Order: sequence, then structure tokens, then C-alpha cells
Amino acid sequence: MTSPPLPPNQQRVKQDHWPVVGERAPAQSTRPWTVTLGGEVTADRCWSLSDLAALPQTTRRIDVHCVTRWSRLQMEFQGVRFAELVTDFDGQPLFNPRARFVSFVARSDRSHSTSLPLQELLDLDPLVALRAGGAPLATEHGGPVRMVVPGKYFYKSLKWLERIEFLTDDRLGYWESEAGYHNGADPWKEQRYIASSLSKQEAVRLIRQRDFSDRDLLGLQASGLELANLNAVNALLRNADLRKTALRGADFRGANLSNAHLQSADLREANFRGADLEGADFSGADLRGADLRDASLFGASFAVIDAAGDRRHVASINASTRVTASSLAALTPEQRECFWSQRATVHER
Ligand SMILES: Nc1nc2c(c(=O)[nH]1)N[C@H]1C(S)=C(S)[C@@H](COP(=O)(O)O)O[C@H]1N2
Ligand SMILES: [Mo]
Repeated sequence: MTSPPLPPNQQRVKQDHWPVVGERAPAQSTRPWTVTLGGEVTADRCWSLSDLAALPQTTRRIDVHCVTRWSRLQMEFQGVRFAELVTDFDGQPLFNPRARFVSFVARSDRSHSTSLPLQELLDLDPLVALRAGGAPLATEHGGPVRMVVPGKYFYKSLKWLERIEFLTDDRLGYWESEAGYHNGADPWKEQRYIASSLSKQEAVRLIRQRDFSDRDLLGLQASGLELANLNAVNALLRNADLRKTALRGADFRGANLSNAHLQSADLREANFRGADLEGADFSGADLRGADLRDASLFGASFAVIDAAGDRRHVASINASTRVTASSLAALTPEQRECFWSQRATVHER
């Protein structure tokens, strides 16, 4: 018999052992347990545990892959399909068309949460699980009710589910914002930490200390993270995904950000002196007070320019944005106009 496939660099647990990872118990409370829907919803909903148990129950065998490298295949879970829970009696969704992301929030002391894109969730067809292996879920494994999301590292499967919130913009979860866990979490693509070169300890340290200086973080995935005042001096950040990232006051002197995605990032007062910004995309970013002197800007963009020549998503630039004439010379005339029209301060050298 051939063994079933495992995602890269995962190992099967011994003898059906089920490790406890992360928080070990929910927050103490005397309130009866409920699961509520919130955010971009068409109707408020709230289920007690007996409401959930009275809904149609589905049994599934799901492969569990923890980011800490253990896997347990074909675990049996039982509960309500997420897709069914968020559908009304008449077949209409309980979320409205603006909803793009879902944040799951736990009844836990740190209000632990994790999020997923709504469409991905519907495709993955997760369970709001009440039982595992034929028995009620043990408390340390998320009982009385947890999420079980197949096809993602297990940190996307929240224990002690209390609230399901529909959102227009993503809200990073606990591990994703505090510990450098990758927001994509695809075990087959090995999306463990924000950069593939990192160990768990390094990812935590990088995020906690906000120190990326001199590091090779090729392909960094840090979209939406809170990284104000980041030290990224001389960091290698080619192709980094820094869309919507909070980077006010960040220090990118001498960094390599070629082809980086910085759309809608908060870059107020960020320092890019002497950085390689070739091919970087700054459209929609806030560059007020940013210093771009002596940066290489060949192929960089500061607005989306459509076929008719109209500029959209223009980066916010003003007189406190500094740039050198030689850097501007590498831009296309259309892109350069973002600086002239918004009266950036242009230094001759
Ligand atoms: N509320 C809550 N849910 C959580 C966590 C947590 O710390 N708190 N850790 C996550 C991680 S990293 C993993 S691997 C799984 C672990 O679930 P288990 O302890 O039942 O194995 O829960 C996930 N859900
Ligand atoms: Mo995990």
C-alpha cells in the first residue's frame, strides 16, 4: 500500500496522537455559548449550541496539517457546513454582496481570530464542527464548537468559535499579524511564514522587533500588516507584497524593493533614500513626507494609467515628498506627472 500524499516538509503524527497547539482553553464565562453572525450581513443571526446541534449534521474526513510540521490524515469531524449555516431558509446568503472576507473570532482571553477570503471559504467547504472521532470535541481541541477548514494549515481552523464576521476588507488574524504566519496558509505551496526563508522563531522575532534590516526576504508576503517604523535598511525585498501595509516612518534606506507591490500602503515619512525601487508599484500609496532621494525609479509606477491616459489610484504626494531630479528622469512622463502635479519637492542632487 502506498502512503497518502503529504504536503512538503510535513510528517505524520505517531499513533493517531492529536497535539494541542496554541491556546488550551476558552475564556471563562457564565454566559451560555452562542455563535453570532456580524458585519456585512443581511440579517442578524445567533445560534445556541442546541440550535447548532439541531441543524443538519455532516460527517467529513479531513486531513489536518499544522504549520509546525505535523499532519494527521483523514480525521473524522462532524458538524454544520459553513455554507449551509450562512444560507437562509429561502436559499439566499445571509451575507451581503459587499462581503469579501470572513473573520472567525474565538471566545478566548486574547479574542483570538483568523480570517479567510469568502470565496475561498465557500470553495473549501469547511465545517462548523461540534464533534471529532464520534465524540463531542474536547475543550482543548476547541470544544464545544470550532472551525475545521480543509486545505489550509490548521491555524485557519479557529477553536471556540463565538463570532463569524463578514468584512469588505481583510482583518488579519492573531498568528498572521503577531507571529509572521502567512495569510495564504496553503500547505501544498508551503505558505507557512511571511517569507519562505524563515523559521518560526525568526518570523516571530522579525514581526515583534520590526527589524528586517540586512535580511533576505525575497517574495515577502506582508500585505495588511501593521509595521509602522519598520527598520528595513538594506533589506532584500524584491517582489514583496506590501499592499495596504502600515509602514509609516519605515526606514528602507538602501533596500532592494524592485518589483515590490506597495499599492495603497501607508508610507508617510518613509525613508527610501538610495533604495532600488525599479518596477515597484506605489499606486494609491500615501507618500506624504516620504523621502525618495537617490532611489532608482526605472519602471516604477505611482498611478494606474488607463488606455485613455487617465490616472487612477494616484499616490498621495505633496510638498513634503522629496525626490531627486535624476531619480524622476527614469520615470515615464505620465508617471513623472504624479510628482509635478502634486508639487513634490524636487532636489537637483
Ligand atoms: N482560539 C484559537 N484557535 C486556534 C489556535 C489558538 O491559539 N486559539 N491555534 C491554531 C493553531 S496554530 C492550530 S495548529 C490549531 C490547533 O488545534 P488543536 O489544538 O485542536 O490541534 O488551532 C488553531 N486555532
Ligand atoms: Mo498550527
